[in-house]
Amino acid sequence: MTSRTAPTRPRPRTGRVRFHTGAAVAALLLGCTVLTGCSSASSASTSSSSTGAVAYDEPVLKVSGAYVRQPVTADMAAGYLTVTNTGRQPDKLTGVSSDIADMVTMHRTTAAHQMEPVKAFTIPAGGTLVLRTGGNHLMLMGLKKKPTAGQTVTFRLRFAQSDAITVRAPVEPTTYQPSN
Ligand SMILES: [Cu+2]
Repeated sequence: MTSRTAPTRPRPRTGRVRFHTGAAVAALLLGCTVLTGCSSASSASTSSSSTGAVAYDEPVLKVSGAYVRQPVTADMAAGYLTVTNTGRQPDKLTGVSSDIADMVTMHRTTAAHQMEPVKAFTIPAGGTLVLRTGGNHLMLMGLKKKPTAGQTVTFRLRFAQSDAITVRAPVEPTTYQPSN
């Protein structure tokens, strides 16, 4: 077991999306329009949210394969992981922190093999975000200690939609190559 995976339920949404859905349904059923100011729309939205049909219309995330490569120096280290989204809505990885670093930034690798910081990584609906060597990765800066193979570090991942996920990531030797 290389990392702890934790399926997460997205935060309950505000009533906004469901209200619009419910209002549209109510308008169809009752033939009322915005102009007539039908007041039953809000009660219709309550019942539609309890059917469960809308509950899957959200990102559902799982993190796997997290690890940190033992760095050459104590200045910075790189972290890798995969986020799988089995939901029907995309999400975004918007921030990462770690117990061993003052700051964790998200880096993408350009076609010219240079890396540059990004504000977020998209996790497509029904897809994956893969951070791996030579590609997109996490950059751990301001290390409190140099991570050494055999140790475990913690990442806390924050998302635009879903609840934050905390994963434990082993520190792997510089020669390590993930199997996937
Ligand atoms: Cu980098």
